[in-house]
Amino acid sequence: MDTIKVGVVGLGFIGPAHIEALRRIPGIEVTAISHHTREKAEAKAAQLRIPRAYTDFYEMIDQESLDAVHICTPNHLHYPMAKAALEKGIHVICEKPLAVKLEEAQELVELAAKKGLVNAVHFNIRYYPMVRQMKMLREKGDLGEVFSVLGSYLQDWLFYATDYNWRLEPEQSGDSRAIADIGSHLIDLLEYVTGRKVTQVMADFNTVHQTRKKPLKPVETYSGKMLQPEDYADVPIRTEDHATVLLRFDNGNKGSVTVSQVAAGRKNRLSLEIAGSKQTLSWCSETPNELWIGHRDEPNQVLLRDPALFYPEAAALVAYPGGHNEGFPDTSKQLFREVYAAIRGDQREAPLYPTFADGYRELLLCERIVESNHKSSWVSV
Ligand code: SOE
Repeated sequence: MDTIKVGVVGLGFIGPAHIEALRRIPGIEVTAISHHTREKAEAKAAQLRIPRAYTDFYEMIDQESLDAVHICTPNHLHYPMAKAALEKGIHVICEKPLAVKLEEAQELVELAAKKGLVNAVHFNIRYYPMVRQMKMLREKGDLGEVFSVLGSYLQDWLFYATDYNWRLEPEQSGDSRAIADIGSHLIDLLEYVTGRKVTQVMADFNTVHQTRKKPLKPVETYSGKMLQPEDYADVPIRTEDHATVLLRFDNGNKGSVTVSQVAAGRKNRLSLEIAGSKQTLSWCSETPNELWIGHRDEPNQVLLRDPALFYPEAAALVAYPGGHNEGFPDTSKQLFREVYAAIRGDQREAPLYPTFADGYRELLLCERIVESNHKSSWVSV
């Protein structure tokens, strides 16, 4: 395989980010895109200099000889599109959450294995070098036993009742919204870094805006557009703006996470603090190149991102020396580097990148969290 040919479906907020990251990896060409209206598909193809534009994903995978597809559509389309691509023998990189129902995710895991195709979920937060360093500090024993976990993921782009997006609608997002949209990253990350499995959850959701102003025309994610009364209709909201979840881990210890999409001033802030028997690690996505390391008997430390100070597994995700900051766009590039190495045939026994099996695991936790909120009781995973 010389140049790997790729198609991308869904050109809202994250699709173009996938394309930009792919263009930073040698030997990959995005030859086609698919988007829901002809006008927008052609405009995006012209803007991004992509040879061909489609409005029908299934036509795109029929007509193009693609090696891989990236699925960046609203959540409810992930399953049918991933299934169709796998059936045609195309490798799939899918946005999170992998599907809206657990059975769908299960079917995709099995189908990808049966076909022997590379399958990945875009849990890109794993690819901040400092996150991998945290994982290595745990694996190498520096952290010690995990005593407790404190996580949060806070945003404000849905703060006002006039803020609207497809993620607010269960028909497109699934039964949950804040948990499915941003909780998915946090839930995946905390098991990835701690190496512990969540065994039980107790959740409490809140929909702050019971009614929102739905625009009469679609609004893009993060558009920040202030709507006027003539632009919208009042609609009831059935997905959560905020959720708090208590967690029990397989080592008997505990944690909690809070997610909110109505936290003014918190633009896109994931924070993870793990207290271990030897030290505490605390990291935040808004200052991703710093790790706070807490000690009981000596001064606390701040580790700055520097490959020379990292374990080799974390240094492998760093492209520039210390002091040359890397951020959000670099995470997708690093994730895709590992995925495309596998597509080129560098098959490891256990892939480092997040696979459909990880997507299934996250969805399982998400479903149990929704169930727990519904029943107002602890639910086993
Ligand atoms: C919107 O909440 C969103 O775009 C998420 O869907 C992404 O996963 C996150 O990276 C940024 O915010």
